[in-house]
Amino acid sequence: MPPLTWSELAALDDWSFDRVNGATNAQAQLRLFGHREADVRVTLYRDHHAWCPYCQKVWLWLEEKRIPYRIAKVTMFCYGQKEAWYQRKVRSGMLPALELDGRLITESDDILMALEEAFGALGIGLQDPEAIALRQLERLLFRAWCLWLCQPSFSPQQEQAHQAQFQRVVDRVEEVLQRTPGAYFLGDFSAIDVIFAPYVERMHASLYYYKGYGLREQNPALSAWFDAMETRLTYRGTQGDFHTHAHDLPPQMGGCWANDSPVTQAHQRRVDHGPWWDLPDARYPEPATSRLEALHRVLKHRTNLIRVNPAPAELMDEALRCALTYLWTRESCPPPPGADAALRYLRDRVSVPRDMSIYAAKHLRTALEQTAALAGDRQGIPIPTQHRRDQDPAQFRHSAG
Ligand SMILES: N[C@@H](CCC(=O)N[C@@H](CS)C(=O)NCC(=O)O)C(=O)O
Repeated sequence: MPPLTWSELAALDDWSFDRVNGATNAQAQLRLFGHREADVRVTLYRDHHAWCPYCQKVWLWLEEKRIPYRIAKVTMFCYGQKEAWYQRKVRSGMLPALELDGRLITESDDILMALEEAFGALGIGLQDPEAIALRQLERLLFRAWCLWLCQPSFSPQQEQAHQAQFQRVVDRVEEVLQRTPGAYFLGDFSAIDVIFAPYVERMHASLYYYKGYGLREQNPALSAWFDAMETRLTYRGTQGDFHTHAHDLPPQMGGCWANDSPVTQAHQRRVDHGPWWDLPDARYPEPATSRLEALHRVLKHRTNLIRVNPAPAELMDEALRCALTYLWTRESCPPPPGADAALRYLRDRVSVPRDMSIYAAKHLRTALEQTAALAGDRQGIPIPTQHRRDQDPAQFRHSAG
């Protein structure tokens, strides 16, 4: 079928969402949870793309406690120029930072401690001996993951040793999770789950992509923990997908090393080229609104999406309408010649949760890929691994939100 026009597409867009008082979302700049704006005592400074795990930790804590707060977004060094106003506030430029009653606090653990003092603990105090032991276990897991993912192995034996070391720590995590009656670390949900979530999510994505290893698939208690986390709208709102993490981690971690197993290669093909539906990055049922969400988010940013695409604007304009026509009607809409690389450039740069939620992104990536395939098999400019300046938010300032 021929592509719908922008006004026909706009007529289909009836997605509305309360960013301020509704469910957790990455686009909000103010969260009130039904409070008045005058009640806001907190500002969270977090990274634009929601790639920083320490920011996610503080973000999730505030959402779980339903503390009214403002969000100010800051650029990370790996994808653009740090804002001068932020460096005047925090000289190192490090994220996250938080203002509580005008007092600036950095370091995510110190931030959580200050929030806990002001608003009460989330299930358990962070200085409780049980919490301290679990926080240490989280750091141990983090270090074992870094060793396996980010250190090149010089022999298959060394690679196996790194994997075994990681698995030993995962086994301890499994034991802790199995000790309690509920699926969470302490049985009931607590700050400990918030502390584990950002890195366990990144471990799941990166080990699948670079090592062919299924963290959730091979560890039943962690799998049940993920399932429990995914029942929470708070967590879902902050959750990234496999594609996003597979490509946001290398510049943040100083490189990720893939092994050459056929399983790893198959995983990489699936994350990069689809089908995205079979990926274990989300297991909760798809929300009924995900296609609408994808359509709405692209329509909102279409001018910039066309402008930053390496293809000529006229070509990308038509190609994008073809992809959205497919997204909505599920009928093939052949794009103009050259659209294959242009659409795949965008497919590779959808970022979750920055742009949309996981299932909305699966729909959009699918529509872009299916439509690109009608034009040919050319890929977009490869995603850089040393930096992500292709994602510089300065390019998108005009339609931020
Ligand atoms: N120990 C710090 C670590 C924070 C951290 O490493 N932040 C990184 C991002 S994940 C950062 O801000 N780096 C500077 C940048 O990327 O711009 C904390 O817990 O807050």
